[in-house]
Formats: sequence, C-alpha cells, structure tokens
Amino acid sequence: MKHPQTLIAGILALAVTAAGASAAVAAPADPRAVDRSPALASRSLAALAEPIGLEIGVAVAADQLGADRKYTKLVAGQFSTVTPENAMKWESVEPQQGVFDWAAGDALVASAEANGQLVRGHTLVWHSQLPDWLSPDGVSSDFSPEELREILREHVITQVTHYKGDIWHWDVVNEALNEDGTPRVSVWSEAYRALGLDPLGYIADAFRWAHEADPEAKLYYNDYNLEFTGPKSNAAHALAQDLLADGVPIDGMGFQGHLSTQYGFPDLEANLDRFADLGLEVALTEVDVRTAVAPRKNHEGEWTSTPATAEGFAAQREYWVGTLEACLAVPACVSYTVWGLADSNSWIPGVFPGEGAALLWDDHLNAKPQLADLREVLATSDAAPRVR
Ligand code: 9MR
Repeated sequence: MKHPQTLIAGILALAVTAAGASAAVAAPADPRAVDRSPALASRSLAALAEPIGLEIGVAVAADQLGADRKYTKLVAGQFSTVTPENAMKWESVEPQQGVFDWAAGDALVASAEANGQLVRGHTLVWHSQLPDWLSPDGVSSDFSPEELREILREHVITQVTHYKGDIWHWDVVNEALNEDGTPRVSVWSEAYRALGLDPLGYIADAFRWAHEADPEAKLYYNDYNLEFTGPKSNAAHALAQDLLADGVPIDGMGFQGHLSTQYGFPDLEANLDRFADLGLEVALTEVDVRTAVAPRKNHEGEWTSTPATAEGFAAQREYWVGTLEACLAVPACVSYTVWGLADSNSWIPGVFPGEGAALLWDDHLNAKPQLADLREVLATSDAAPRVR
C-alpha cells in the first residue's frame, strides 16, 4: 500500500507526541489544528474527488436530514452521493403487508435531487430489518416457500419501480454469505431450499426482477469482510462468477468496509482488483473505522468517542487513508461511502460497546483529522479516471 510520505510522517509524529504526553487521550484538543492547509479544508470531499470521477457518499439518518441544520449542510456540501441508512429497508417501506410507507425514502431522494446528488438504494433483499409480519427473526416465517418467493418478487419489483430513475446503485442483495463462505441461513435461503432450488438462487432472481423494473440502475451485491482474502470473499468471488456466467444482470460488488483497528489492515486493493477483473464495478459502501474508546469518567458501562490510545487513533487514520487509497488504485472503484456522518450518528457503540470514534466528524459535528487526511489523499492523488 502506498502512502504519501508527508501524511504518514505526520500521523506517526502525532502518535508519538500524543503517546508521550498523555496516557489515554489521543485526539488533539482542536482537531482542526491538524488541518495542514486551510485552502484544502475549505474544499469538499466530493469536489476533490470529482476530477478522478470518484463519487463520495454518506449514509444518511432520515430523522436528522432537514431537522439538524449543521448535519443537513454537511451532507449536502461534502458528498456527491447519499445512502439511506435505514429508510429503504423492508421494515421501513412495508411495515404491514401491502401497506407501503415511502415517505422517508422519498424525502431523501428529493433532498439528493435538490443537491445534485446520486442515491445508492439500500437494500432490497436482506435477512435483517424485516417486518414482523414477514419474519420476526430473519429465518422463520408463517408463509409457505412458494408464498415467500412471490412476496420477494413483489417487493423487489414494487420498490424498484417506485424509485425508477431515482437510484444510481441498488444494493440488491445484502449479506447472503457466512464467514466460512457457506450460504447464510435466512428466510430466503430456506424457502429456496424447500422448493428444491439452490439456497442462493434468490440472488439471481432478485437481480433479474430489479433489472426488469429499472434497467438503468446499477445493481450491486453488498457484504462485509470481503475486504480480506479468505473463505467469505472467495465465496463472493465464486458467486459473482456464477451470476455472470448465468447472464444475471449484476453490475458491481459492494465492499462495506466496517474496519476495526484491533485487526490488521486488509488486503483490500487485491480484493477490489480481483472482482474488477471479472468485469464488475466495485465500491466501498459503508466505510467506518472503529477503535477502543476511553470510558466515561464516573459512569460505569458508558463510553466516550475518544480513542483510548494514541496508537489506536493513529491506526484509525492509517486505515482511513488505506481504504481510500485502495479504491483510488483500482479504476473500477467508482464510489466510496462512509457509514454515517458523525460519531454521534454511528451504529458502532450500540453493537460494539467499548469501541467507536469510527467516523470523520466527532460527536459535535466537528471535523476530525481523518477528514483532513482523506482530503489530502484526494488532492495529491494521481489516480486514473474511474471506469464505469
Ligand atoms: O446503521 C444501521 C443501523 O442504524 C441499524 O440499526 C442496523 C440494523 O441492522 O443496520 C445498520 O446498517 C447496516 C447496513 O444496513 C448493512 N451493513 C451493516 C450496517 C451496520 O450494521
């Protein structure tokens, strides 16, 4: 992985200084103090990425868009694409069978249109965040396998038709594989198995239905831990090859990019490359970089959004730079999306207690050094124009 020398030297120097100065708190008091160039700091990520043709996106919380002025301004000003964090998931759009609620998704699309942004639709087929009427746990259901296949078909076609022309990329299928590369057991895999079909057969169906409903939208498979070479990313690669061989209309592979500094940095560029070699687009769709955070004083079980160690903070910055550089190194990597704007919006503390500080803005919507790092990577990049 190549890093601009100045950037790495800066990160290391900061880590050493902070480690020497204080036992626990790594972040500088004023994160803007490390913005090396005020001129650069005034430019948005999207504007800096534009000459390369790379889209920079953010997952948006429906309840904050329009309600929080600073949040809304940053979303509109820094990014060229938006992804609904939850608003287009099945439980949100069809809370009761046949009763659709498009309000939050429509509001996001309207805001994106007003701001000249593209929309990554997320997500049509998943085992999680299903409405109770369909499946309370993502696996069991009161419906028969035949009914489930028909419900899936109707859902995909209804939702894609509703947003026809509004969506740049659809995450058609999300997280269908286990870590060992086997099919994840879900209401969908089990319905297809019961029908005597391939348990992953719903994937090809969903892509075909989505393409039928909006032939212009680019269709993606999206998953986590594809960044590392291993059984899961190997299985996703084999799946993509099978889908392409069968003429299934798949355009791209979404690498979520939920990284933690407790694990080594993945061989991301090599993995992006091997999917691109199949003729697919690739995208980083949900990037965040979590690290161990300091406990809140006098409150048991509560955590701050301050990295616990200088090393963890320095590693976060390296990981952010590494993800963007890996994408830039692969011309088929067409978009780079961060999973939430600010640490106060992040899903991480709720799911990984003791880890956090995973995003580019802090709890008070102040820019963090990671953001300046990404700006510098973009500003100094000699990356090839994107291939779409
Ligand atoms: O960020 C989302 C969070 O608000 C939801 O509670 C959660 C429910 O599972 O989903 C989060 O987003 C997930 C995304 O849709 C798919 N990849 C993993 C993301 C983090 O869990």
